[in-house]
Amino acid sequence: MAEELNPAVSDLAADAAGPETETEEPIKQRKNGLYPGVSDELGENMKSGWADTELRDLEPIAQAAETAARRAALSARFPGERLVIPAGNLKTRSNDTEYSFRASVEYAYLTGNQTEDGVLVLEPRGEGHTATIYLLPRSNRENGEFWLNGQGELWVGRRHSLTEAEKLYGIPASDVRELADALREATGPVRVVRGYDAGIEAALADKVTAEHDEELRVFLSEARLVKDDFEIGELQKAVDSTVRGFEDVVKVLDKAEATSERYIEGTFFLRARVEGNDVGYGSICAAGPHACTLHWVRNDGPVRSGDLLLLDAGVETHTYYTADVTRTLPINGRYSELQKKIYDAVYDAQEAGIAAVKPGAKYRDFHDASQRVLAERLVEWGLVEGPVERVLELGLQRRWTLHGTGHMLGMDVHDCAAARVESYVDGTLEPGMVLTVEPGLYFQADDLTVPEEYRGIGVRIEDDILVTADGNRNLSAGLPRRSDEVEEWMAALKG
Ligand SMILES: [Mn+2]
Repeated sequence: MAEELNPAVSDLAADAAGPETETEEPIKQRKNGLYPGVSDELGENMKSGWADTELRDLEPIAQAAETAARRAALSARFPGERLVIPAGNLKTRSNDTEYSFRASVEYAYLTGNQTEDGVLVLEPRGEGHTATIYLLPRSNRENGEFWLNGQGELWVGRRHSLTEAEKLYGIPASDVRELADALREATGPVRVVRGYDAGIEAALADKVTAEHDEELRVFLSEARLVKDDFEIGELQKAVDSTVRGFEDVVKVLDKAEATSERYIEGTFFLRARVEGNDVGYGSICAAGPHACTLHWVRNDGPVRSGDLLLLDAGVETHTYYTADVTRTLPINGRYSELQKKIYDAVYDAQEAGIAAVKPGAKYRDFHDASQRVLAERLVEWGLVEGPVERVLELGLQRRWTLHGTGHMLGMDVHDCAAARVESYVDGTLEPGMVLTVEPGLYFQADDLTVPEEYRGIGVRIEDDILVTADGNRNLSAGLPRRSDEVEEWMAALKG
């Protein structure tokens, strides 16, 4: 299987072996001495003289107990069935370069591992299942794959041995190159998480159904609705790094004014890469009227004193948990009177939304609470004809509020997206759920229905809220929200 996984393998092997190399056949099928451009002497020489680097005192990863509990819950839901959860494969960006790899959420959630081409298999055994993690093992030095194959460790770096992986993840590990054949031959009911590994899916093609596979995906999405203590700790870490990233941005606003929104994106990204794994989603660094474009990620516009900056960004931790925070900041440090009026309305809407987040509340409550405040203000400002009840009933406020007021947050920024409506949008909040509360008002630059001075102003305030036993906790309280506090905070950072 390994040969099929990476189309760049043969190109890289060609680089190693010289331009004359014929590279169509997989390395492992070649005999020694058959590599054009590699002398027998060099081939022999490369086989030996390498130290034993096996890591013998590895401790399990921090979340080993949690991942085991998650696998146990999955096992209990699908007794007697083989369950296949792939990490996914590298994706080509162009020619022989790939996008940086991110394992599937389902795989990472159940194993804590993040390796490309990995596959978790739960094999029915007695009352439950036995788990095996299938991985590419360390490179063989004897057959040349170590240096002649593009997935060889010489090119991509040392991998964990299967024994090391077993110690780290608490799951027996096996060679993934043998998995597709084994799955092809296996009998009995089986389900696979689709969309990540075409090779594994092909091996299972005549054994699975879309409907059964979807049930597996839905279960793994709903399982993530309530976060365990490890996950809440990671989300707090993600938020804390994000707070520092926002501080970084405020400190360099003058440099952004001299260049573009890209300076803001790059500044935040530096914090994300140094403290975490990456940004959890493309940072929205929207100055001036770009704030009204909800997914503004081009970030190539000017940053001008007197305008607002809507910054929606989140650091993702090494374990893939992401923050999702928005602040709308006056670029020169002071909100204008109109900017403040709009900002304070959004703030009040967010306050009402956050107050509605508590165990037992309907998921929709916080959205409704925020929308009501925004509708009230829009009526008050004369932008839409009241009464407020009529506006809400007809949804007239949505011309300017545009989006839902929040979503679940976790390993995906829009987490648990495959959950059923009855367990998410029509569901009830429980302790351990983490969601964003993010109302906004957006007056498009070309919106002729609002006074000219409103046009091009967009405001969103977004925080990450944990449902607790008796209410909620704002994980992103480290960033000020109230307009006067934002101004003070900015003044202090700019010195
Ligand atoms: Mn969000």
